[in-house]
Amino acid sequence: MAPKHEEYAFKIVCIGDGGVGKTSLIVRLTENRFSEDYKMTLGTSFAAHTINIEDNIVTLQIWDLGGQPSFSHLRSFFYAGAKGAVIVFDLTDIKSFQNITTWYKELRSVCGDVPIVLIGNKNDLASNRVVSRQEAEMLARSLGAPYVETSAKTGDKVNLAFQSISRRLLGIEEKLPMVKGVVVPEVKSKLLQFIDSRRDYLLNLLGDLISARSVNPPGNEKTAADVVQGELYRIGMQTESYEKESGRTNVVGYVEKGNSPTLMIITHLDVVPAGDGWIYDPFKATPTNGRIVGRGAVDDKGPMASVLLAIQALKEFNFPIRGRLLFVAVADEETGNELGIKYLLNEKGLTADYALVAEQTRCEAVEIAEKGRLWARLKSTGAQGHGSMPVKGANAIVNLSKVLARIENLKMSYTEHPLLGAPTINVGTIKGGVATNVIPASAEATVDIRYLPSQDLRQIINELRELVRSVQRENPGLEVAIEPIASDPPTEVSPEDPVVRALVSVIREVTGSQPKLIGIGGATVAKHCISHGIPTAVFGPGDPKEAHAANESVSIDSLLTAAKIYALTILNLLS
Ligand code: G3D
Ligand code: MG
Repeated sequence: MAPKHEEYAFKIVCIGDGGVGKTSLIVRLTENRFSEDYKMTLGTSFAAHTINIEDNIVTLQIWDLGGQPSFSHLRSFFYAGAKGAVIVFDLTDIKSFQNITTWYKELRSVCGDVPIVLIGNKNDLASNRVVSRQEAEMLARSLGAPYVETSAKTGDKVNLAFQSISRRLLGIEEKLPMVKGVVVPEVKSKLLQFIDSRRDYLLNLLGDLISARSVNPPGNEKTAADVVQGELYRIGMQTESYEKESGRTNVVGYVEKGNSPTLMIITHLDVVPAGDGWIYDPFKATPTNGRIVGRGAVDDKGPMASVLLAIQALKEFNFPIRGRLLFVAVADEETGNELGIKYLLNEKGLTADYALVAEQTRCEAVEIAEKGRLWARLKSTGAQGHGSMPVKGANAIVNLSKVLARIENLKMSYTEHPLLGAPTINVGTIKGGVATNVIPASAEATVDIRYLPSQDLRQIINELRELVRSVQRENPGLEVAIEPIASDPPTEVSPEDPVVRALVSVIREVTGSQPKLIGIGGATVAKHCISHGIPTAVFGPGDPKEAHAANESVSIDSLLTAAKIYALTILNLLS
């Protein structure tokens, strides 16, 4: 049988910010050349190009749009009849990447659900790139598009990108699935409206939480746990409470619509002491300039109120979820988690398929990596003697200080982490000596090392010992022992994990901007969940700088935004 040749013609549009290389890509495709001195494209123009795909001949009529907003009145003419689109950004220009969603929405509003290909152009400028392949792929996936990195300058992958759109126009390449969690848009928009209408509820709830003095130390989380439990009861969630020590209450609320999957959202009930410098009552929520001031406003009672509002909104729609939603409010987060998350995970069998920790990331980032922590003691031993005859003794303080003077040069072997950067070391305490006229026989310091997934605890201790040995070689008689005191492992969750992908796509949907994936040197309860095999990401309203500060405050708008993001993320993962 003779092969069947079919001919097709499609109009497609090439969109993206001005200067990203749209015209250059089209010229590269159609004329196979690159010129540095194109004029900025004014208005629209188009070029035709024919591509053979299997036995088909596809003619693309590619419309090139000037990025200039002054030509926006031409837009609907430009889009009319387009059967597909290539959306282009410049790998060296973050703004052009952040604007992709705006272009996507404009395309959708005129052309509907047509196939698209996302192009990251200028990959020849590798050293200037500011958008990682990882985040671009993630964005592409959330748009249901393949992602291609090109250079109009060198010609790299330009043909491939246009072949890809052609294949999709022919229906040869299956349309990629959108990120899981398609919810009837109407329910979504009603949910968001509901959240906006519950500002007063949110403020009253946050007020009650701030007034409950769950200061740790000593703890006393029961005061805040009672508020939470009452609220969960009103919402219609089942609740349980757990105490390892009296008054140190943990609360777990749950809604079950099936066995799996289980999503757990974690917040904490305790707050650090008020400390000095307050101009308002720390244990009363004071509204001022669109913000709420009070101890816990951002850490963590504000995020907790946002989560509870999200759950209450879902309740309005009779929890349109499958699987299980857990709301967990833990004790003892500020001083070691022994009576809180560790107790629930280790002794109460708390578990989930994924978890989200509600802590402050300014509603603009998702925290997915945390450094490990090693605390170690440096113990210097000398020989005591009379302060008037220092040469007769061995001065433990002087010896210790020789080691500490070099500590910043500690050679650790590691590979830099894309989100965590390099490890750090801090000398936190020092003590030694008994009297001014006595040569000290002992002295000690403690150091705090924040380390990376590529490092090994034992190796770091060896590296510390090696540093001591190198000082020893120049100072015979110097004796400094290294003793580990406490440690936590570094933890991270993959950017590909469903909980991260869901958060990223929902944040983009609600805020209109592309969230950053970040790592931190500190730790949240996410560390313990991840150590228990639960993929966990951290997201929430408020600035981390406000946490533990005097006059701690949070913007009310950000609490509402976070509530929307929590609600849609729950839907995304559990629908
Ligand atoms: P636009 O049509 O999206 O507005 P253009 O973009 O095709 O006019 O390109 C904008 C600028 O980027 C041009 O530089 C062009 O030469 C340059 N450019 C386009 N593609 C590439 C690429 O792949 N690599 C590099 N290095 N540069 C590229 P000028 O200097 O004319 O503004
Ligand atoms: Mg142009």
